[in-house]
Amino acid sequence: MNVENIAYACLTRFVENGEGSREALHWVDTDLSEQIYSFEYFDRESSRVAAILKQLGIVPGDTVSIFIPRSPILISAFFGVQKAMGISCILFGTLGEEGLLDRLSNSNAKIVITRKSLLRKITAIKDKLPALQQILTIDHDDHQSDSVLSLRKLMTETDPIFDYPRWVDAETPAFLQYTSGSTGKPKGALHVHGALGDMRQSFRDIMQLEADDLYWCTADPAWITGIVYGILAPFGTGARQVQYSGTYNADNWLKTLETLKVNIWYTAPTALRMLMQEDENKFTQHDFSSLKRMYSVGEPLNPEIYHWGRKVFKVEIYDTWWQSETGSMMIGNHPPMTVKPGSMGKPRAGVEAFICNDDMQLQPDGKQGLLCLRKGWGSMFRTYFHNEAAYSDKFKNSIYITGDLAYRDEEGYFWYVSRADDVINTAGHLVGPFEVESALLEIEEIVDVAVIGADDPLLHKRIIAFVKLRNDQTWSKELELKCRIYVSNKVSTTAIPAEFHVIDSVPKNQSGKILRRVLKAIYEGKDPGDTSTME
Ligand code: 6R9
Repeated sequence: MNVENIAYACLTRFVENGEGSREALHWVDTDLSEQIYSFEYFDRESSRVAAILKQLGIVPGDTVSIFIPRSPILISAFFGVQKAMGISCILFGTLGEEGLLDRLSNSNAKIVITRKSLLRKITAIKDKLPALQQILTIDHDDHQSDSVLSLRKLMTETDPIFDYPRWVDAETPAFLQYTSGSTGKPKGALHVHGALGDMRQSFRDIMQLEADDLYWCTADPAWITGIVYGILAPFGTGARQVQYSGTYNADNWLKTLETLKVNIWYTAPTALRMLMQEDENKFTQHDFSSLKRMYSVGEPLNPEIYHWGRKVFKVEIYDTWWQSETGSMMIGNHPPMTVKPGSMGKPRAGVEAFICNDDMQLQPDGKQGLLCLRKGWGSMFRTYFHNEAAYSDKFKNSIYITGDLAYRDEEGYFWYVSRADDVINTAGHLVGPFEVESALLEIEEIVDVAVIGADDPLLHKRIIAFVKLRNDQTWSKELELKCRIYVSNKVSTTAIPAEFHVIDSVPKNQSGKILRRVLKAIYEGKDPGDTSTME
């Protein structure tokens, strides 16, 4: 089956329909200065990027990694890769060397688009990346060397004309989204051009924007929410949207909501919890009367934040549940549904969600178990890039096992319980304990280590590291700092443990697997339960 190329459906189509000058993005900078960009602007700029990529040897199926912060140029670069029929992979600037190396090597990135301040991280690992041919920077005026070229300069020298296939096979790879598992390296969920249909449909069904509504998704484009509901779904449906350049900033966020008259706001529980800590007067100083609805994703929207948010913003808050792998919202709340505070809502039209036990038997309502989805929706990931085994592990026959525990009530509402695996959801970021442990084990003072997540009032979970020290070593502030910096440089700043605890030995089972539940129980002061399989 053929579908529109993502870049055609999101950009060129508007230009061809005579709607090119329509507002695609209202950009707000950290100093609150504003800039409006049209569909035509992104169509033009992405054509320049595509022409440059082709000139540099990118052919269909090649990976181009985008390692720059949220910005209009990131959007042009993403669509440029789509026009060149490459696979785009947007990465967080917070990644450390090892985290970056894992993703760039697994994705076989041929070109990385980056900026001056992040260049050092790439040059440090360049020798370990045989597939990497070229680095392009967005903020150098001139080329730095044969392998580090200025994208900015190339853009000024390139015509905004690029002929690309408007129609592509629905299964054509479009982008990779890396996500952490409980074991092994991060996995790249591969999404295809055919996924856009579900992304648009879910956006229409759940967000329900009316003609002139202004929409704001606060998610970073390196996160699945930022790429799907910050770029693809709003562009693909021609929505008016605003984006704020920086990360969380209470004053600027509240001002943006008020002055731009945002109508529909998609954000995350951690952001709401951070806002909840601000002085209450801040909220009464602003007029949020343009706001019609709020939506949330990424972590459980606890009743406490839900009620606070409703009180302060005076609108309903609709929680939504989905994953990097599902490509679009699977379960959610939306008008005219009645929201049950704390529930993720119901599967959207066309999605079949249910609860199974470990033997994949369907569970009755009220009973907790594995949250599963019937395979086959359009935006489903097509594989984990170069890791078919991990992909197969997520399926039993035609059923996708999400990795979350949940239950369904008699009225068909789903309730999140926890992760079924060891992945730690800290401030909406999924962190694999294995990646943090591997980094810490490289520190000479440490001989063994185990990492778990513990409940946190702000972050949902915070990362706790248990370390066993070499015999002649003692714990110190200096060593703690060394560990923190090491994890930040190696893995990512989001993976830095909040606490370190020294232990005599790491509890493991007879096959050497870390018994994280034992550590969790010890940490929480509870009975560790059955430890009969311990070493
Ligand atoms: C979109 C996104 C997916 C995991 C998911 C679950 C957690 C997402 C949630 C939620 C409770 C919600 N999660 N939405 N937990 N309530 N409404 O977050 O993708 O980064 O891949 O994370 O996030 O554990 O399995 P991703």
